[in-house]
Amino acid sequence: MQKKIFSAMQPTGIIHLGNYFGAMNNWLSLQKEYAGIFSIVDLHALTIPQKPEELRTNIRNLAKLYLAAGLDPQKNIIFRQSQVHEHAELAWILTCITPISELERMTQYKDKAKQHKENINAGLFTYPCLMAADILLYDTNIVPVGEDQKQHVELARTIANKFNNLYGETFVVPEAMINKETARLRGLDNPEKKMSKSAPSEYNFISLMNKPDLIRKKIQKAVTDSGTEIKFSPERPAISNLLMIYHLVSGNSIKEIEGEFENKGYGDFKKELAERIIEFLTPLQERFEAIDDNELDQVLENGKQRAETLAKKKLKEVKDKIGL
Ligand code: AQP
Repeated sequence: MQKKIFSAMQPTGIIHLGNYFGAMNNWLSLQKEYAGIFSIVDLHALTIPQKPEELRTNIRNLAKLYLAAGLDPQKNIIFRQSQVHEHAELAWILTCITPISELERMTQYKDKAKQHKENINAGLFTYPCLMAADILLYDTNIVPVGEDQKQHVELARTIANKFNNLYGETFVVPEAMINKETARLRGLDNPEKKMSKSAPSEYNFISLMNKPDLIRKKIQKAVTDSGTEIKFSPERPAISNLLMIYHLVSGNSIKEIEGEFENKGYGDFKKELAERIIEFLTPLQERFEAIDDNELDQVLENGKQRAETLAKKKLKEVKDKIGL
């Protein structure tokens, strides 16, 4: 049987180059070899405050971006998490076998609790149990993610093993797949932190839908390190991050880019980088605009039905095993 991949994104804003190269770009190559299940995890998005109208729009835009980026809806299952109720139900069952101490170790929880001091809700804390349910419902073998999600996939493995030990072989124990090169793009305004959709300033990220003028502005404002050389080095996280983005959007090697800018300054480099990003994003934005609303509804309905069939079967097996 074909091995399965499951991966997802939260509709917490428009996805950025970090989400794209850290996760989505890997989905595109993996879809050839694996059976793909790709979700828009709208229940996860509720862990931070959401405006209903904005959330509705973000959900549809994210689904459109999956298609515009090149995910094949015939081959893959593309669906909204909240439309397959089994996710929430399995999440509860898994929450009941997950020690609080495991959840307390999660760095994303600690970071987000700091960032959203006024709304440290229980969902933010139990989020990894819902993510474990997302993955385990589909007998997933591989979970392609960026580095920030590695700890959550490891917890899903721990939960799967625990359930299997308690009730007998039920869940496939999944593995995270992380592309080392693109695992963690950094914020443009703060290279100490990762690029993030819900960063306080929009100058932190380049979203896939940003228009040319804004891209030029954001790149021009991007933080740089001391020194003037355009050289990749672990001691210079800001310029290294920009060089990595240049490499990803242009396909040129880091060495080639360093050579191209050997006797030039940050100004020239940033100008060229902005144009390369614009060239990369324009065709994707055009495909996005061309997606028809009815076509999108059909893809999501079809995805829902296919996901539901698999999820119902797995949840029934789980409920039988635990005595429900
Ligand atoms: N900066 C990043 N570099 C590489 N990969 C990244 N990912 C996120 N940020 C980077 C990967 O993108 C996928 C989808 O992420 P998500 O929507 O689940 O949310 P997240 O991981 O919490 O990412 P954000 O952008 O920081 O969103 P918010 O601000 O809503 O929390 C995942 O595979 C993730 O690893």
